[in-house]
Amino acid sequence: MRLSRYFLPTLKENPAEAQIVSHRLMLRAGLMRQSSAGIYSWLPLGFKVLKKVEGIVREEQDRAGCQEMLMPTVQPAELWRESGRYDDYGPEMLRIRDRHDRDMLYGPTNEEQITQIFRDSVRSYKDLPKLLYHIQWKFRDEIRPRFGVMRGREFLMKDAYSFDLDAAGARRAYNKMFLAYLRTFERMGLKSIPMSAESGPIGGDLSHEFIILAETGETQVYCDPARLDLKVPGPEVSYDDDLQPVVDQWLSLYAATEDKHDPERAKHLGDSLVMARGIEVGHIFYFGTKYSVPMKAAVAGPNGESVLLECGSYGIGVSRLVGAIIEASHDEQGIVWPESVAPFQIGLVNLKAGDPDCEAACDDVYGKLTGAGVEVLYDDRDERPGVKFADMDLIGLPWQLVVGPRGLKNGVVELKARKVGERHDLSPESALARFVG
Ligand code: P5A
Repeated sequence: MRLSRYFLPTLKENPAEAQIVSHRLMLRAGLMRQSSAGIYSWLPLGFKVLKKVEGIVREEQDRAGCQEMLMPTVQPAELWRESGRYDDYGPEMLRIRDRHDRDMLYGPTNEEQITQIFRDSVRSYKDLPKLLYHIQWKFRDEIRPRFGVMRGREFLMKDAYSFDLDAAGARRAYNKMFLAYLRTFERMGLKSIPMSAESGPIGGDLSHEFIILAETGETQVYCDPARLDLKVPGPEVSYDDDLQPVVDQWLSLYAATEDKHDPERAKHLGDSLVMARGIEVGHIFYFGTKYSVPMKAAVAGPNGESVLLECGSYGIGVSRLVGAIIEASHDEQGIVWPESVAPFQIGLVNLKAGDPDCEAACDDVYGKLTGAGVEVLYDDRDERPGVKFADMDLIGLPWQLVVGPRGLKNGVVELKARKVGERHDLSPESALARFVG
């Protein structure tokens, strides 16, 4: 993509309304714009990152045996009256009336919707277990939307739902999601810590939040420092294995959010107890028959008896993750994207637009890289080098390839790794060889 043609409205000044660094940088780097409180438009660069994050979430859900589908954003109120949550949910739910005076709502979550679909379609225990998910926009009329996409009113969530015949089966589904979440966040360069947490309006008595540590996090957390050093299990652990030992290993070390913190249980840690702020990027719940009882969701068991479905739900804040990744990875100059979610891998900087040698060299490199499937943002604008460098650092692509007249005379271009700031002069051919296999 040529920057001269790209829609990338960056800002020089810090926007006054943004209190935390990710919100500031998302506005300044032209990733998104506010529409109204807690509601945002995603501009091309931000949308690319959102899609990358979504892609990693999708791959890891699929690997765990979860099947993707898509449910609507707008739901009928009757469904929520059936479960009893229509009144319970309170003012966070955006209630709408259609032209026929029917009560509708913009879904804050989909437990009712999926339970209805499942109840109406599945008859026998032989159809169990099932794990289903979708990635869909949600609306919660948060009392205090803030920090940009971190606490939005409209936000993108991955929500998965499990259906099992008994509690042991539901626990297996829970454990699969537990492992899938550890792997998902690790691929985004994040260290996530599962912590016991309150289940709130979703319900049930077993739930874990996946937290990443960040000073600007909204949640106060307490944990054993050894939790921070645990290694996420690699491919040697399969989703078909008994995952209970893996989960137990994580949960054997103390970690809890403020609501569940028990100083007595953390006493043995003394001064080593980590007390920090964190961002909740995921939350998994086992709630058994909370929805299947009122919604009469049952299947015929092996002896023909009626068995209520045992269920859980599993959420990831996809849009929140974009902010969370920036909180975890930035410096004074701007964003530092981990490669896995970077909107482009390389920023190609032409230091002297209009100079025939520079243009020829850039066009050549650009053509070869894009031809090999590498995503390149080519700054071909007629701007001062200082402006170009500042913009590249601000938008945080992992690599910068700088082409200038002086370097070309010596047969070199400059390659800079955004994260460490290291620069190397090398021939255009060897620069290319680093990215084109
Ligand atoms: C689990 C999936 C649920 O809603 N039902 C379906 C369950 N859980 S949750 O914890 O309430 O939300 C799941 C994740 O969504 C993100 N999230 C938000 N992101 C941005 N703005 C918000 N206002 C917001 N509220 C929740 C969080 O990452 C949360 O873990």
